[in-house]
Amino acid sequence: MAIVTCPTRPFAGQKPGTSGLRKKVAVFLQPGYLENFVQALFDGLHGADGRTLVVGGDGRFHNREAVQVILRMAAAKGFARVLLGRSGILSTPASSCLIRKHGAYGGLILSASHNPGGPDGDFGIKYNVGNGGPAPEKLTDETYARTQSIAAYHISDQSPVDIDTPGERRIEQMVVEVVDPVADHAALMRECFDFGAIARLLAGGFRIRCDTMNAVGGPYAKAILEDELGAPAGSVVNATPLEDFGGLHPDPNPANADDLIRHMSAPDAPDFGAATDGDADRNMIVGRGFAVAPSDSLALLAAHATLVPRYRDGLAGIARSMPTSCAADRVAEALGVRCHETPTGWKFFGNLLDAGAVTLCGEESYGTGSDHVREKDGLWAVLFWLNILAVAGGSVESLVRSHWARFGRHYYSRHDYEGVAAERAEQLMDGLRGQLGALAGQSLEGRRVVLADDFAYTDPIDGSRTERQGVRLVFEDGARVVFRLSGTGTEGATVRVYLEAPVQDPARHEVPTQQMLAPLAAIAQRTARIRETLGRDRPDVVT
Ligand code: VG1
Ligand code: CO
Repeated sequence: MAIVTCPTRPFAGQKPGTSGLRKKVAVFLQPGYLENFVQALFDGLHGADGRTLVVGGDGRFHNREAVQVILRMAAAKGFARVLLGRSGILSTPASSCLIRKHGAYGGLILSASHNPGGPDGDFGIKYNVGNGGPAPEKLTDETYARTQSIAAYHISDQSPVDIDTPGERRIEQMVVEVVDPVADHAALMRECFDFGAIARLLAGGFRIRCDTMNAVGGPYAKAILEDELGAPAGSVVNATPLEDFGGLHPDPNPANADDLIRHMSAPDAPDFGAATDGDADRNMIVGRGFAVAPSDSLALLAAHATLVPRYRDGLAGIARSMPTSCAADRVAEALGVRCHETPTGWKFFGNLLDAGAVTLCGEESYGTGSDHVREKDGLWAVLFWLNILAVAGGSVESLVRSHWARFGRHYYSRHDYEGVAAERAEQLMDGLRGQLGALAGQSLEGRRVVLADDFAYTDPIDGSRTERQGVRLVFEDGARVVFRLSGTGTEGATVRVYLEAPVQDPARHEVPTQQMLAPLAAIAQRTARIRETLGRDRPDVVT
């Protein structure tokens, strides 16, 4: 056995996006493609010698092969130990948990998260640093720069190791420890929540349906909800991680998790429904015939946080990504804490969490989390909701309606235009940026614009600056229209249009969402010239 140095040549476009490097499987299958990226990353990790690396993925197609490559490269890099989830499986929040708990140097997560899987789908890889959170942009930018000049990578020539049997084996000097992917994360959940109260709720006949969409959330949800908390077998469905997600698209929204929505709308619907995504960091919460908007979910968790053991003493602060609705801001005001507004992507919450400036974080894209790890956490959100329901009583719908009655309702919707030509998408954004100066102060459809800008963020902890994070129009009444391009897609570009309208008057809380937001959609169309620029009459996905 030896460490060998293999000559290689750069691949174009190995630039991590909102969350890691995501490409079509066929792209990742090119010889040297994964190796180049990992070497470019490793070359920027100093002091990793003798330290531990956490490795695991969401179980999608190519996960197992990629794990073997990474193990052999980690040995070449000089890591002393790899903690590997059994069979190469680790959810994103569980990876974050393992890195923190075991004081690891960092972790590699093999996942394209909510992107489709299978041989024709997407693959992805992301690196998390020692705090358990996604690598900051400085590191991913440097990694990308190195991919553009890479000439060789280093790898052990040892044959593949057993990744399915718990225990230790060796690659060169490095120990590979195959661990139960669930145990540490489950222990952390036990510390956060009142499991006794949740178990009593379930024992009392409160019925749940958790759809893990044939992705990595299954083993975690089954272990906790069924085996530990006593939900009847079958409460967790689609619970075996499959390489192609069994044809499902594990991006939990009402369109993709339509089976869950159907069950939750049936006459004999369970009391509580939830779905998680490919790497189990996202969550969708559904009541009987009632889907909860993710921005509302964040606000509601914040408002009820003291009912949950871990947050009993209150919140230090809240953070939300810029396009996420301002519902959480209303709660922060009531609690007398700050609500930070960050660019899209969990990496921007890391410093705030480390500094103790915020306790809860969330995004409009079905992501919620807290300072218990440094990632969003799907199962954590499910347990948080169940803990609240167990203690406060009521239904999902009644909790949300009383929240609206107290804080006002922030009507919210995201309209996605997918797979559009990249130049058209850029043209649309440039067109908007060109109008920013003129838009402020104008009246559009009877609403006066009080702010029109391209969102930029200065991290309050390390002073790093991130620009061009989305064009936003903010109106006098607090309504907002936000435009940004997706940074996770692998085909063409995706234009996201985010619409938000705060409505105080409870008498108007019954208006259907799209009806309430139609005037804002019209403003978006007129200002961005969506139809003319993209050649699309309507969005592909409305959530
Ligand atoms: C999307 C979401 C963003 C989320 C990111 C990663 O990014 O909008 O809120 O953080 O996915 O989520 P974008 O750039 O496509 O809008 V996950 O669960 O796919 O890692
Ligand atoms: Co995800």
